[in-house]
Amino acid sequence: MPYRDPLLPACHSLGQALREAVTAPVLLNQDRLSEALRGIETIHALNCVNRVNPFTVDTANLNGYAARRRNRANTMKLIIGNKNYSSWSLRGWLACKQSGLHFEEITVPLYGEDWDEARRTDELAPSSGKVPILWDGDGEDAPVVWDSLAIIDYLADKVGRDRFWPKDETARAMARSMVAEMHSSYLPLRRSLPMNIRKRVEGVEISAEVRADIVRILSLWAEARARFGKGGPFLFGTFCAADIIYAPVVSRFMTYGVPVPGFAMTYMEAVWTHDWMQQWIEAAESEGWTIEQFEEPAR
Ligand SMILES: N[C@@H](CCC(=O)N[C@@H](CS)C(=O)NCC(=O)O)C(=O)O
Repeated sequence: MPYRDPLLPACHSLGQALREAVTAPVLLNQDRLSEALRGIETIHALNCVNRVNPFTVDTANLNGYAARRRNRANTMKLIIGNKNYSSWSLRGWLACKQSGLHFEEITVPLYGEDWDEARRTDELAPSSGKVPILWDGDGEDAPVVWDSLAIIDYLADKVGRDRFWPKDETARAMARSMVAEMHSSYLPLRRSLPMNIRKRVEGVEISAEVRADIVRILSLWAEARARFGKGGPFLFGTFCAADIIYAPVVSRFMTYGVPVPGFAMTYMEAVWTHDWMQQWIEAAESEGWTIEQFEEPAR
């Protein structure tokens, strides 16, 4: 698996070593750091970037994480979690579909018996055991990218921005903001109504915080549809990164029976019946795994 050592021999100063520690804590190897530090007699306060103590860095995920050769075909590989529950995986997977590139998908059942072991394998080490994670090829220097938003950005760089984002600058500004907001916000909604494609709830109880998230999302959808949605049934007309990132919200609203206005239901149906979404839903329905904590009644 390609792996670029964060502490290259060229790492001469303590400041640089610590900067590496700050930017790549999970990848940090303590022996390498000690080696890099050897011979440095004076530690200048200014070099102590962020006052990080490198020797408290958790190296649990270093297991076998050296560069190694693999004998698989040189294709893009997306590692995802259970299709029924993993909302971030759905986003990464839709992004791969949207790229039009061929990719192989590998499902790792989250929180199952083997999860602790699986999350420490080389394949999941770069993301520190989170999915989705995308490996682009097999060479020693093949790129690896994790976090759904980074995957969208990476693929858009690869195949062209217009496949993922509206062409119009004003529309794109809004799409980017909506995507960033989804990625960084709505914790009450995410916690109370975890994605569960198979679930069907009627009259879900919604707290004030969750209601505020729902209202905010609906108002963003309404604005996007009204201002930029004339070219098709999706937020900005044609299917784009904004629909990818809000697809798990559509799933939540659908399966928890969240009451929404007509325009939102029309949009949600467009997403729900999209071919890729249908493929994902079908696979989720036939998965045999159940995660109890996501099956509890929504609060
Ligand atoms: N911000 C990340 C979130 C990734 C994430 O939290 N994924 C969940 C699955 S939906 C996961 O891997 N959970 C396993 C764990 O945290 O141990 C992204 O956008 O991809």
